[in-house]
Formats: sequence, C-alpha cells, structure tokens
Amino acid sequence: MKRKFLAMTLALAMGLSLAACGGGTASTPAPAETGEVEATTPAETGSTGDVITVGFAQVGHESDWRTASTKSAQDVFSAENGYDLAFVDCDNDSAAQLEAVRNFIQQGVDYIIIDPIVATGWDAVLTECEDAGIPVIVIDRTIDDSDKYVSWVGSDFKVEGLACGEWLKAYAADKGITEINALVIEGSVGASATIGRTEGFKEIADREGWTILDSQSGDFTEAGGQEVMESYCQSYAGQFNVVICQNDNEAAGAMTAMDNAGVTYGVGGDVILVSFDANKPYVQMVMDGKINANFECNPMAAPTVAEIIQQLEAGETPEKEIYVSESWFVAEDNVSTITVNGEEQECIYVTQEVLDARPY
Ligand code: GYE
Repeated sequence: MKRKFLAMTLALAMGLSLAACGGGTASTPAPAETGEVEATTPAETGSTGDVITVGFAQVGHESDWRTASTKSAQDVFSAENGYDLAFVDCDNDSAAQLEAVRNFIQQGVDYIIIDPIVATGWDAVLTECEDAGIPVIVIDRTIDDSDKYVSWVGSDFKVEGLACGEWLKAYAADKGITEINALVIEGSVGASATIGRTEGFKEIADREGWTILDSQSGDFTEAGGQEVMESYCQSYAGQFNVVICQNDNEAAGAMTAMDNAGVTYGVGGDVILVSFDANKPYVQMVMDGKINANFECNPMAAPTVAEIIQQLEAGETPEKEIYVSESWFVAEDNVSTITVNGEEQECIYVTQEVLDARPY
C-alpha cells in the first residue's frame, strides 16, 4: 500500500512539474505503477511497517535554486509519504559533504542522495557506501570520477551553455550586433554545473570568434556576483556588451554592481544580460526586460528520485542517467527557436501567462 500511495503522489508531482516545462531536453522514466494506484490516506502507508530512511547530503543554501531543490526533497521525502529524511546542509564544504555521507553509512540509512559540491574525489566514499550495501542516488551536479552509484538525475549543463551561446548568436544577428565582448561570472569552482555551462558557452564563443574578456567565479551567490561585477566594471569599463551570469543570484549581484557603475543592461541597455536557473522571480525580470535571456535549470529532481527508490524497493533496475526537462526564457520575441546539438529548441517569450505557470 505504501508504494502505491507514493507512486500516486509522485506521479502527480512529476506530472505537474513536467507539464510546466516547454522545450529543452526531456527524458524521465514513466512513473511506476501509476496504472494501478488507488486512493489511500497517509495513515495507511505504514501497512508494511517500513519507513524508508534517506540521507541527503545537500550542497548548501547558496541560491534560490538550492532553496527550491531542498524544498522539493523535503516535500517528497516526508513522514507523510513514508520516509524519514536525514537532511544535511553541507554549506558548500566538500570535506563536510564527505563526512555527511560517512555519517549516513554509520546510521545505516536505506538510501543516500548526494548533490556533489564538486565533481571529483568521490570514489573512496562511494566504495564505502557500496560495501555497506547502501544504494546512492546522485542528483543535479555530476560525479565524474566514479560510477559507484545507482542513478543520476539532473540537467545537461553543457547543453545549457550551448543554448545560451546559440541564442546570443541569433539575438546579436537580429539586432545587427557584430562584435561580442563578453564577461562571464562562473559558478562555484569544480562544480559540474560550472564546468558544463562554461564549456558550452565557450564552444560557441570560439566557433563564432567572440571575445571572452574575463571569466571568474562568483560562487553562485549574490554577494559573489556583485563582487566580481564590481571588479569587472572597473577593469573593463566601456569594453563589454555581454554579461553571462551562471545563476540567478549572481545576476542579482551583477545588476547591483552595474547600477552602481551606471551601466545599463537588459532590453534597450548597453549590456546584454544572461542568467541561468530561471527561478520564478528571475523569469519575472526577463518579462520586465532586466534580464535578456534565462536558461532554466530544473531543481525538481526529488520526485524522480522517489520513483527510483520505489523501483529499487521492487527489485527493478533504474536507468543510470535521467535528464530533467528544462526551458529557455527570453525577453523579446525576435528569436523563437535555436538549434542545439542538431535539435531545434523553443525560446519562450515571457508573458504574464508564462510567468504564472512557473512552478518555482
Ligand atoms: O545553478 C545554482 C546552484 O548545481 C545546478 O547550484 C546547480 C547550481 C545552480 O547554486 O544556483
């Protein structure tokens, strides 16, 4: 009974989050058992007597995206849904994250979820999880130096960077902008989200012969974005016409720095401002013309993780890699599609209706 209730809840949650996403990549497994769910109440979920214990080593609390990711996990892995969630905010400290995972092993949790702060340094601790017989599910950022985990659920960060570059190319062509001098504010050093977005954009910049004047980490925070942009405004005054922020909070900081330096941005401004994540307040800023384009990163991995756990409980083998669906949001209607890796993708012109439909 517990599984059926979960499947129903999660199928609903997944349906809601997927329905809200227009273009981008999408490959999510069909919700298990949805055909045979029956109405039940949370009180009945204990009929097997087993609460599933889950340890989640979260990156930290650096951004709005992270807050949405944490909330999604806490909503899905609730006591009401038959889970006992041990949540650790690792405060962007890799050593603390390894320690959190080791503590989960000692506690003997049933499953471990890791959102890896950095992409490397994982094989030893994942071997310890394997030896303890605890399945690990990786979400969001990738682990690049070990495959000792059951599944990964997240975004294709390089595709996000490529999409950003392809949109900028089309946008500049439409506006008659022939020279691109870009400043990049990267995310946290060593995070796969940073690596992928940086590589994707650079690939297009190199192909198109654009200049990337500088590329420094703002650590995915508003304060970091402001600090980097303040120094850029001093070092490159009058030399840049594009600012790429690798998340929304950095974009907020960059806007403050540009406001203070008298640099205009967004629709009709001196600078084309681009962001990643597309949290709802920042999709609003796209609609308001302050941000020219925002490339979504979907933080709702938890419902899919719960599906994976249910598959494992049923003795099934989940898919190794599952990509969440995401969309690209733009402030003007001059570029409606781009081609990324040979696939045509929609650029969604943000209207009030689009904004109202955003789930996070
Ligand atoms: O873009 C940023 C967060 O790992 C994709 O981490 C995530 C990134 C996200 O701090 O806002």
